[in-house]
Order: sequence, then C-alpha cells, then structure tokens
Amino acid sequence: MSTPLESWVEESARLTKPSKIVWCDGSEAENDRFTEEMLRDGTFAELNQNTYPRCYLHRSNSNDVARTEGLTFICTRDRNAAGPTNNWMAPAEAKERVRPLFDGAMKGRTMYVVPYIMGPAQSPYSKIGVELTDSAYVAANMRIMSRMGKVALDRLGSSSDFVPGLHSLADLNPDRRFILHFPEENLIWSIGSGYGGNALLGKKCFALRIASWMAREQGWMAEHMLILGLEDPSGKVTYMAAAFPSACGKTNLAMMVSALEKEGYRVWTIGDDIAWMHIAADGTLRAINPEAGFFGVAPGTNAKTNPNVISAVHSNTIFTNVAMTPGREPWWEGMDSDAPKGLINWRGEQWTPAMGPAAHPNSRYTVPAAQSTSLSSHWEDPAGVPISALIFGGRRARLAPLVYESHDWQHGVFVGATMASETTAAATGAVGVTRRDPMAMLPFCGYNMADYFAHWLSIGPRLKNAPKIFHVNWFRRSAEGKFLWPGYGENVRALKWMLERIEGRAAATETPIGCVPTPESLSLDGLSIPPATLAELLRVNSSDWAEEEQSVGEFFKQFGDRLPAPLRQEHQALAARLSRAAVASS
Ligand code: SAT
Ligand code: MN
Repeated sequence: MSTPLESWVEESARLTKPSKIVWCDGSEAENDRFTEEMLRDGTFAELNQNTYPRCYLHRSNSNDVARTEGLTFICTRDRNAAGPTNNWMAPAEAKERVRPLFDGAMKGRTMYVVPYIMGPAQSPYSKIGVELTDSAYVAANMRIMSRMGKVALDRLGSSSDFVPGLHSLADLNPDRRFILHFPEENLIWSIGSGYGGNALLGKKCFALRIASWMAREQGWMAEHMLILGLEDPSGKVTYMAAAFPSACGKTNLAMMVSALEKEGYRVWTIGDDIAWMHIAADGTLRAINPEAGFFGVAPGTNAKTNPNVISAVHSNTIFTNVAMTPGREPWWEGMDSDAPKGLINWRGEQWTPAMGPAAHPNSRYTVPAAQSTSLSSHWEDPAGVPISALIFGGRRARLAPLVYESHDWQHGVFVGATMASETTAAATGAVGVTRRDPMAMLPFCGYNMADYFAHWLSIGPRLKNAPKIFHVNWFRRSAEGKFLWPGYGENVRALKWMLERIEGRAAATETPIGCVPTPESLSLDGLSIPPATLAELLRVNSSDWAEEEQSVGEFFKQFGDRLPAPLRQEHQALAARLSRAAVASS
C-alpha cells in the first residue's frame, strides 16, 4: 500500500513525466551533490570560496525577477470567497487551463520531492508541506528556508496531513505562468517561474495564502509579520510582531543592532517575514516563525543598515541576481563599497553605469537564520513567544507620523486595515505608487479580505491581555524630499517608546488618529534632530488626514456589505474626530 504522499508523487510524475525522481533528505551530502550539479549546468556560479565559503550566485531569467501578482490566483468554488482584492478562477477551470501546461513539463528533467516543515520541528503549531519541483535551485532554497528532508518525512509518517505543492519551471514564459492556490483542498500549483515567492511554495503560497485560510477556520492567525524581542536594561524581553509590505525593512528591523545598546536595549530576532500566532491556554497571543532562513532584499544592505546580516551572508548563502566583482564577491547598490572596476551585472554582462543598477533592485540573499548573531535563544520555542505589541507600517513620504498608538484592539484593526504604502520592486509593476495594503497582506491573504478583517476583529476579545496596536512610518520626508528620521538602528527609539506605553510609563498626545509621542517621551540622546524636524515627524496634519479618510471610504466600498460594521464605525469615528479637530483649529 502506498502512502498518500507516494500516491500523489506518482500521480504528479505521470502528468509531468520527469526522467528521474529524487526524494530529498536535506542532508549535507545531498546539498553538496545538488550544488555540484548546479555549478555544472550553470544554475549556480561559484563565489569566492575563501571570503564567501559555500556561497553561490544564481542569475534568474530576466523576465522572472519578482512576484507576479497579476498571475497569482485564489481558486475557490465561490468567487466571493476570494473577494475583490484577489484574482479568482474556479477550481475546475483553473485545473483545465493549467494541467496541459504541466503535461510533460518535466520531460528530460529531475523531479525533486521536497518534504518540509513550516515551524520548529517540535512545535504543535508547525505544519508540513511537500513541494515537487524540477528546480534544484528551489530545492536548495527550501533547505535553507524550512526544516527540509528527513525531519519532515519522519514527522509526516503515512499521514495525509500535508500541503501538496506542484512546481515546474516549464518554459519560464510569463504567458504561461500561473501561481494557483486551492485553499478548499490545501493545494498549490505553480508553473513558469523560478522566483522566490512564486516558486518557494512554503513561503507566501503556503505559510500565508493557504495558512491564512486554515487560520480562519481554526481560530489562529497567519500574518506577513516579523517577530522580534526587545530586551530592556533589566534583561526582560518584550516580543513584538510587525507587518510591513515587501521590501519595506522587515528584515532590517528584525535583525537590528540597537542604537541604545549602551543603555541596555537590544533587539533579538525570531523571524523576519511571517508569523503564525495562536491564542494560548493562558490567553496570550503566541507567535512562531514558520521559516528557518531569511530571503532578504540585498540592495541597500550594508554595515550600517544591517550589520548582522552582512556577517551572516559570508557563508552558506545563495545570492540571486546580485552583481559580482572581479574577485568573485557579491556586490549590490548601497553596499559599503563603490562599484569596483570590472563588475559583472546581475544579467552576467560586463557592467557600465549607463546600464542602470548592477544588481537587480529585487536581488536577494537566502541565508540560514541560525547564522545571525541577533537570533533569539527562543526562536524555536515550540510554544512560540508571547506577543505584547503588533505594529503596522509602510512607506509614506507624507502623512503618517513616526509612530502612533491605536485606542484599542478594534481601532487597531482599523489602522491595519487601512494602511497604505508606496510600492517597491518586490513585485512586478510600477514602483513608488501609494496603494492600500491592509496588514501588508494584500498580495497574500488567501480569502475575502472583508472576512479577514472580521477574523482579526474576533481575535482581540478572545485574548486576556490583547497586544497594543501601533503604526510606524520610518519613511516620512521633508518638503525637499529628505528623510526626516535616520531609521535602521535608531528605530529602537520608537520600539522603546512602545515598550514604555505597554508598561504605562511613556507620555503621549491624543490626536484624531491615535496617541502620538510627546517630543520629550522619545529617547533621542545622541541624535541631533532639530526640534522643528521632530515636530514635523510627529505632526498629524488634519487636512491631509481628511483626504486620507476620504480615500479609505473609497477603498472600503469594494467590500460592500461584507465589510464588518465595526470598521465602518471606526471610519465614521475618525471622520468625526478629524472634523472636530478642524473646527477647533479654525
Ligand atoms: O515574495 S517573496 O517571498 O519572494 C519576497 C517578498 O515579496 O516578500
Ligand atoms: Mn515578505
């Protein structure tokens, strides 16, 4: 008798017709073998093995460098289950359309069976997935990003309790590229792309889109959030989870070297991208990081913005679409050094400045979490860490102050549901356009976002001490376009204010949007921020916010009656507070 996994592998092999099937065990020896094969067939270029031992460079097809949201679908029987913010296809239609593309797609190639655990191997909250892929690069990345191989097969046994994901590079043609999710049967199909979020199916496809659906059914949360611990001078650690859209600094915040280290404030990393959060028996919200590595944006990463990752990526790291120096070291824009002579760009060509960026703006490193010196000793706690603060944020050149606190859980959900950010290179399409990205989940919520808001609203009342909900904006600019806040390690100052709000110690000013720090309540020693700049950073401009309030109304319209009433109430309450403030100031 074959197990459910064996049957599915056989069935998928009959469809895709690989010449060989390799079951991955996740071992060092196996990884060495894959590496050799990839060096031989050009999937990998070897980096300098003296300065970057066991580090390799992968150059992807130039049409395949970011997530393709337009080709990503939620396939549910009822269209409304996917909601207005997702692309939708009926499951039968999706399969009819895409099955022929899988037919024979692996001919002459190897099918890798990649079993993996999302979450610590021993955690009751962890879940198993199996990805079938014809990309050794995907298998090698999955080995870093999850607990991959024997450990997963051992945990699975003969059970059918795993999320199957079928992936093929096929011909990498965007016209035949589909990233399909079937949440009603926990199934993922991805074809035509080898890029991160499209192809590493444990990450966005499973740990966010499929898991968000499971989480609603089972009463927990799957969120696009980093998890960090802030240690205070007494040694006490307070855990926080923060949602920012892709390429808005989650990794850098989670791995930060604190500017207040001398004062005793340190940041410990639990995760940099995804949080699975459960309500524990004691009423706390407990978070695990389902991943085991970081798939971070390279450009802009340097010894100032993220020293921890700079040292971590010096071994066992896969670089994707970065540039390479003549000494075969990785290079990208915003690294500490200027572009050296003889640089090879991400396409593998001799680079000249006229050619534009040498590293692709969405180039990435894949590094084991365990290599970061900032990693918390609790990062694999099976029960997760207790969360005291939830933070939303994005890139807003104007509008949002450095940090503010919502009034309560319901208002905090409104703040998350209405957050917006300027788009980045992490997805294909225009960069720098402001779009609403609720909870940073717009591209990752596997069901109707109105129902997702309702799910969020239902969680707070079930918690004993619901986390406080904050909003941050590191990206506010002056009229001249200069950043007002130094960011990076200095962001700990905002975290410290949040910690003191949680403990009831820091002062704040009530504004129509929430509580903003008083200038004195922020620890700014050692920073020379002129009082006028600080005032601008913390300012809540009522007429800008009145415009924002209008645009929120437009955004909410698409959800019709499905939008939970409490969010409508919060919207009206905001409008009322803003008009009272306008009357008071006129
Ligand atoms: O989608 S990826 O996981 O490749 C990166 C991101 O956009 O967050
Ligand atoms: Mn992400």
